[in-house]
Amino acid sequence: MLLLRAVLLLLVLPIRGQDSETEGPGVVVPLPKGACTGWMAGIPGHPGHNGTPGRDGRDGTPGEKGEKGDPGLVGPKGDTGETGVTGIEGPRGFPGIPGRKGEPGESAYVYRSAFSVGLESRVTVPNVPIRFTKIFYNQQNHYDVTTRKFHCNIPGLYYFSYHITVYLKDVKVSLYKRDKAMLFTYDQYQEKNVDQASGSVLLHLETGDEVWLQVYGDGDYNGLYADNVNDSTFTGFLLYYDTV
Ligand SMILES: *[C@@H]1O[C@H](CO)[C@@H](O)[C@H](O)[C@H]1NC(C)=O
Ligand SMILES: [Ca+2]
Repeated sequence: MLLLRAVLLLLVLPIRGQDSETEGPGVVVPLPKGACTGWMAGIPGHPGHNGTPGRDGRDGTPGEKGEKGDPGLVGPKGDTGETGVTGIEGPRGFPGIPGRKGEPGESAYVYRSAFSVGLESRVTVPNVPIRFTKIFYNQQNHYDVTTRKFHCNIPGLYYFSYHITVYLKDVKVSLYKRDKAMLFTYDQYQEKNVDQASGSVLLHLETGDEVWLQVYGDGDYNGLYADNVNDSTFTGFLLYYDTV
């Protein structure tokens, strides 16, 4: 309001200079020429008071419906519901497609264990493992020539056999497993003859078990014999290895 009044004053002032026919600030009253000769402009009156505020206008028409807002945040997970009743078993399905052929298994070579050895000379020492030094087969070296014992490397069922030539003396021989005689063979020597004594057995062995032949008895029963054309042999091999 004050600004408007100042603008009007600026507009009025030059007019007043041209012809002195204006009356009061802000109000230009055109007067007939010569009606008020010698009229002098008075001091501008005081600005009037502000009028009382007008009545409130009528309510406007409702605006257009706004756009749909963004979806709210996901609420917390609800409680687990109760287990439903078990349904009836469905019908049997069709047989599936046969699976692929499996990979080749582990080589059977690792489960090999066999030996066959013989005497090269007469046995003279009783109550110790008989020393077989004639090697027919000992690929895996499971028969230890030094200890004179077969050493089990693969747990499983083993077959052992021995064929002894008996000459000049009787023979009492045992097959030992872990310091225990498992098999006994006795042959009485016949004068002016060559006899044979033999035995065979199946034994289950664990890794580390040892098997050997030994002359037993208090007497002199060590008539085991061998030469170039008469053998005494000791043989053993793995029949079945233990599957876990
Ligand atoms: C061994 O056997 C042969 C026959 O093949 C025989 O001639 C020889 O005398 C035998 N040895 C002994 C000590 O009897
Ligand atoms: Ca005999």
